[in-house]
Amino acid sequence: MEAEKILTKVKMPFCPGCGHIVNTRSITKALEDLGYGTKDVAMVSDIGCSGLVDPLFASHTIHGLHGRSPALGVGVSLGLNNRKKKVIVIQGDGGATIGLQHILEASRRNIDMTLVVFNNLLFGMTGGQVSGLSTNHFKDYKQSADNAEPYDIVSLAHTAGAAFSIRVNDMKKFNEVLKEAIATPGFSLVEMTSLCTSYSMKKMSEFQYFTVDEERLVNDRPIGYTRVRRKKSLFTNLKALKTKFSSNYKNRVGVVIAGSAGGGVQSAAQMLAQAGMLAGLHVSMKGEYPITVGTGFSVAEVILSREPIHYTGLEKPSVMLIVTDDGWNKVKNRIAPKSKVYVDDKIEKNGKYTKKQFFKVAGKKGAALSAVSHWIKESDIFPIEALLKVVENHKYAASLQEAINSADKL
Ligand SMILES: Cc1ncc(C[n+]2csc(CCOP(=O)(O)OP(=O)(O)O)c2C)c(N)n1
Ligand code: SF4
Ligand SMILES: [Mg+2]
Repeated sequence: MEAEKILTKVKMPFCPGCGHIVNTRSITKALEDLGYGTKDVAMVSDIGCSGLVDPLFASHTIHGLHGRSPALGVGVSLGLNNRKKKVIVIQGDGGATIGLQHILEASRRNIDMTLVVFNNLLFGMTGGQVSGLSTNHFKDYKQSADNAEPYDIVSLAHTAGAAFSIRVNDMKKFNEVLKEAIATPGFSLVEMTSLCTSYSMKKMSEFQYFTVDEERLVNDRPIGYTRVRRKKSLFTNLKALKTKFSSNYKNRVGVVIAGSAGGGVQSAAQMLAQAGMLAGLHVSMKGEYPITVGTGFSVAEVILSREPIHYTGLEKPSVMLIVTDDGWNKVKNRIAPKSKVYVDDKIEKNGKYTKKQFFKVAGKKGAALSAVSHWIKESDIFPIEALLKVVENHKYAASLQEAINSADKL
């Protein structure tokens, strides 16, 4: 295990003074103190303010649905099946109660991972509503209070079988408690108090939860599912792409393609990635688009690299291919000083960047692929024939070839 910085330099996305800031820092500090490097850690995040943490970690990250991240963590942990790697799940109190069953299951099976619950006693992201972990004192702040006691997540996890569960309120103890939890084989849960400066300040005097005694509960039992019964890997049936073209490219390049829903952005990115593989490069691809399918932006990232890709983050894209206003608005803040930026000349505020008529030569559906083709040719990263090979047997081969060839007119 190598000592590296797990906390990135990305600005904390929380309100000033939010407890999630110190909690996030404490987690990375504990991991670093224990000698974990960026490649040894998989961070799984939930929904909510506490779920905004992904860009803060220079490690693998995966973002789950509200309440479901412990289940994702279980999957990652079983897949890794490696004590030297660490799975950390971060969840708010809202998420912890919305998906409580997943916590109980991970505890019951004593899956090797650490769940950190950032408990600010409320739903921060949606405006301060109560959760199942809100105390009664806290509830009558502005909610119609009932007298139901909050869940004690620490003892619930313990009863269900977690190897280690603890509540910690004192910031001075965060480091030692997190280190103990992270080092515990099996399932550990740390409930860390976290002050929401936006919605709970007025209630500070009654915020008794911050002073309740810590609970520290241990079950002495072996890790669950240490030997995953692997019948067949999911990858067994996938055919490896054989290298058919050559690339002299020696480095790593990160390409962002940005456009609108329905504009073939994701498929252009996929084709670029496949062509890269045909040319013998390592590739990764990620897509991003709003939940409202069919409208708004569509953004994809492709990394092409001579060396294996261990970290798929792309903080400073080398190349940006922007074909619509939606795409421009979504990624303009990601343009780095050294990014090579190509924008469609129809984009209203397209700045000082290289303008190309992607839309004019290839139309709405072909513009992204035309932009990709243009960049392949200009950069000479590999022969354009690799891209033509990818679309060869596609059901829309003719129009895809047309979009690729349209790059000659740019
Ligand atoms: C299944 C589901 N229910 C509701 C929501 C709406 N929602 C988004 S964030 C949030 C509150 C998050 O609260 P918490 O988990 O405590 O995180 P915090 O913002 O306090 O860090 C809710 C209810 C959602 N995204 N998914
Ligand atoms: S709303 Fe509350 S929990 Fe969310 S970032 Fe702001 S202070 Fe933190
Ligand atoms: Mg919360």
